Amino acid sequence: MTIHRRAFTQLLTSLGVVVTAPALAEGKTVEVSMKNSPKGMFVPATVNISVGDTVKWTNPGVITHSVTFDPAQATTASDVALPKGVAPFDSGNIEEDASFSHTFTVKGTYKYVCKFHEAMGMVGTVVVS
Ligand SMILES: [Cu+2]
Repeated sequence: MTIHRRAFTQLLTSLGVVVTAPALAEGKTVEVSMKNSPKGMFVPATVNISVGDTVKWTNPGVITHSVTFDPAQATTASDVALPKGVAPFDSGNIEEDASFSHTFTVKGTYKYVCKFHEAMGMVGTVVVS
């Protein structure tokens, strides 16, 4: 049986199906864990990803952390770095078993901190190429 494309689209529309162009290929997701021992740290501390990839930070422990790409919230502003033109962003507090995801759409090197444990070296880097 031959179904004309237009008729097929109308059929889908009548069924409540929205016909759209295929979505762009989705990027991959890279996981970063927020560890408490032997000190607060991002594991891995550096991730290398491609434009369109997502980083997902998860806090498996009871100590609150953050993922802060905002120099205004860092103890040492130079611990945070963003590619030119990228606005600062921040996860807010990440409690036990919570997570925060961010999709990176601009190439460059990003440096971030946990605003609670930056002083003990809880810093990380995302390199987007
Ligand atoms: Cu922390």
